[in-house]
Amino acid sequence: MKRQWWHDKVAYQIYPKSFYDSDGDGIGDIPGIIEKLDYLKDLGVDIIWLSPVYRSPLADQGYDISDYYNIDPRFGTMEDMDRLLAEAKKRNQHIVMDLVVNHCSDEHEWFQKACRDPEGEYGQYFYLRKLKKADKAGTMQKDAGPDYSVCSPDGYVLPCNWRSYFGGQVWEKLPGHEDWFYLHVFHKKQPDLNWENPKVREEIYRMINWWLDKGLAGFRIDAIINIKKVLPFCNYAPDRPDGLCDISRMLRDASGVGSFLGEMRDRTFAPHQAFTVGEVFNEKEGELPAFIGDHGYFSSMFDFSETVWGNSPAGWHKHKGITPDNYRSCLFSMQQKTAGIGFISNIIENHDEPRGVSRYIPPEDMQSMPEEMRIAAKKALATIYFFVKGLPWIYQGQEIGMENIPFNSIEEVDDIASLDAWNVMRGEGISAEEALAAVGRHSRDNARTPFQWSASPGAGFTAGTPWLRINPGYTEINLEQQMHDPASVFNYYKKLTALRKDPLFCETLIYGDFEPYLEDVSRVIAYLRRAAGQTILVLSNYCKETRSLPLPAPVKKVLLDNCAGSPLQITEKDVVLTGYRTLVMEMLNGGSLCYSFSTPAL
Ligand code: TEU
Repeated sequence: MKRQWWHDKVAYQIYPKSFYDSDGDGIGDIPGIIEKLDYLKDLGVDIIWLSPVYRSPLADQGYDISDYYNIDPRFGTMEDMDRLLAEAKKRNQHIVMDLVVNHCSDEHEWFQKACRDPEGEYGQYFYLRKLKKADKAGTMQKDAGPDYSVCSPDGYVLPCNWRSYFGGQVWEKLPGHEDWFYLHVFHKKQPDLNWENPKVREEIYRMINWWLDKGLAGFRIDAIINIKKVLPFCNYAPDRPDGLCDISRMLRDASGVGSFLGEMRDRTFAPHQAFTVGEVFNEKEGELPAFIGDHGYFSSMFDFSETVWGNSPAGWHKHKGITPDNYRSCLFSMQQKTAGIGFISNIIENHDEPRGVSRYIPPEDMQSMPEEMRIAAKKALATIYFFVKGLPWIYQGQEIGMENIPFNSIEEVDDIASLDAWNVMRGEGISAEEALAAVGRHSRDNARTPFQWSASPGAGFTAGTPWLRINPGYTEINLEQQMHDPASVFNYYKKLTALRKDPLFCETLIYGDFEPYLEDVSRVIAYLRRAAGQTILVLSNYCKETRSLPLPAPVKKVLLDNCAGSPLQITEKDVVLTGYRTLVMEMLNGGSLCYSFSTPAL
């Protein structure tokens, strides 16, 4: 694997709308990000991904772009953006923007022109179809015949019965027309761009190069697997009573996305030596080298294996909760899949997911543990994901251990995906209480509540009225309190980033081989990282109970301890770890397994 400049870095995702509001309008903004660059530098952050700040109606919080060449005034100006690039450069930080090109906004001028003339040049920029009514008065989804075809609410037979990621049909009537429809695999205000049209691709490449020429370090690439559809459009067996099928069913059959991704790389990223990280769901078996290998379409891609584990197309009420052993299996499996191929990007959360500590630490443990052990558990999870092979990403607020927000009613929920999930569950007769609980577990709002900078009103995020409810936990969980607490989650994250960059250990932590350890012991998450002459062991007693765990070799040095200050019982052969206690240790003898041992009982 060819070494790259970004391999030894630490990356961070900012969701600008909720990061820091500098002008008191209740919305985070670019000047607010600039004010916090020194904070991020102190945390040890080198690469910063901004969720979209382009001009947008914010129907999907900015993932619906109406002008790729301008900043939305709610976030600031292009001058602010240029200043951010300059200020980041001064601090040797690298700004990465969100590249959202599977779709644009229905308020983009291309779509407006398509509406005016669906058969003209811009009509070809999208997937538009002129449709006919069913021979009998069809009503939506009641007509799914043997070919599974469905009709629009007013009886037009639709080209396919795919379900939008945000619920409902993927076909919407073209504004101003009776029998023209357009495709949107996300929200109806996000019409899909037709990547089969070389003019569309040229427009996209021109825009990418314009931003890279401005000094952007690269892009996070949004929903990119969706750009290649199965054509001609076709139906699949419905997976719900609505007569529709999950988009993933179509993606299983779609082939050839690589020709677009390779062209985009060759025309934009490669000439600029840009860093790119793909948001890739539904990649096919054996595709990893093409995606993130030395000559891959992207520099890296996110490991979503833990994220999607247990999800059900039937609805959020059917999603299975992930256990620590499931989590370990996903994490370790991805390490083995990517070994020798490329650098995976590791997360515990992002703007589309619930808070990692509320998901990957069993809620029943979180609710029953003393505060000290709860803090230890948050640090344990941080350690485990941080030192596997790949690029670690911290999502804003993760570094202070922010948790899911409690919902009192569906009226408090902003996220369009959550509102759709609620409707699906209620439509299936799920009680409001159970449906709200499922929304609470999975809603994207959990990660989108304002950053909790302090315990002051507005959580130090805004002097105004926040656009989204602040998590009431901000008085207990906030940066200001943690800055001055050496045992805080925040100060532990600083130790994580420092250890990853420590010249004595970085070679092993960045390039060392990954080797599972005690993989058959439930609620232990442990692995070795090996490089020439050095072995580091990450060992987590990922449960509430105290246990004695065997060591593969004598310990040379404890590099990190999430319960530092507590007495540690350790011998050449084993170590006693209290609940969620987690150690990072340099091993003697290169960590070769010099003892055989029986696996300890729980
Ligand atoms: O998400 C793409 C995506 O497919 C999944 O994240 C998921 O299906 C989606 O979040 C609905 O639950 C990307 C962005 O991360 C997300 O915020 C956008 O809503 C989406 O694309 C559309 O641009």
